[in-house]
Amino acid sequence: MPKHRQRGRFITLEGGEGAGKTTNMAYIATRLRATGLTVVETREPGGAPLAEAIRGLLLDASNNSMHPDTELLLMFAARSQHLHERVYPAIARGDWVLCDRFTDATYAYQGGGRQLDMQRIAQLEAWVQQEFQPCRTLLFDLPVELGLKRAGERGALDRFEREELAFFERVREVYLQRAKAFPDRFRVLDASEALAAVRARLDRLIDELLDV
Ligand code: T5A
Repeated sequence: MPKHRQRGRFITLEGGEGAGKTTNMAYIATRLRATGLTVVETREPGGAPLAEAIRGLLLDASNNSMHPDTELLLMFAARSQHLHERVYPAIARGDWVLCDRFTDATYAYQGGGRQLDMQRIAQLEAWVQQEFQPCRTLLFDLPVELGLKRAGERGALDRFEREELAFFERVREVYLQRAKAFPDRFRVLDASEALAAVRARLDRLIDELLDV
């Protein structure tokens, strides 16, 4: 049996607003399924009914009095439910799980954007997921203005998309710092390129995943 069929994997897609994660997740899933793998596509916050309800609270632009600590705790509450209900069982079955955002987003948005204490995030990470980490993280990196322009063209802005430019610059900075800090896990893509070029790079990264 090919090595990649032997065990489940957890692969996360990260990046700022409008970076192309959602657009490209379906593409990655199609390519993986073509090799015979069972692939689960999911997202955070959300991915399970209770976690999706928490997502509703987090993204609702009318919740404008939410304290940053509340936001952080809700992110991890949603994550706990998602992991136990959806991710861990899928990996135990040997499925490959593709997740649109995970804990790197918490470091980037709550740590970078909201400037919460990174140590506190690390404590919650250790509590909620123990040693569990993605085996690969694809970071879709692009200039903030371009991402916001792409995201804005889709319609009404959610609670995060209403933040100021400096918030998203800090988000991008933390993502890039984490990619440097964890080079074995991260692969960075230039998401400002045309979709065809992004997918050519993705093809190489998918081949690399299937080879391991
Ligand atoms: N959050 C999340 C936290 O604060 N902490 C956390 O711990 C977690 C997990 C989630 C929000 O929650 C925050 C971060 C987020 O603000 P969301 O709606 O899931 O909200 O937000 P995003 O993941 O940012 O979703 P977006 O849809 O904004 O971004 P995507 O998925 O990266 O972008 P996508 O694929 O929808 O593309 C946007 C547009 O650009 C086009 C697409 O067709 C689409 O129209 N596009 C391209 N156009 C030209 N060239 C390319 N290469 C293109 N790629 C995509």
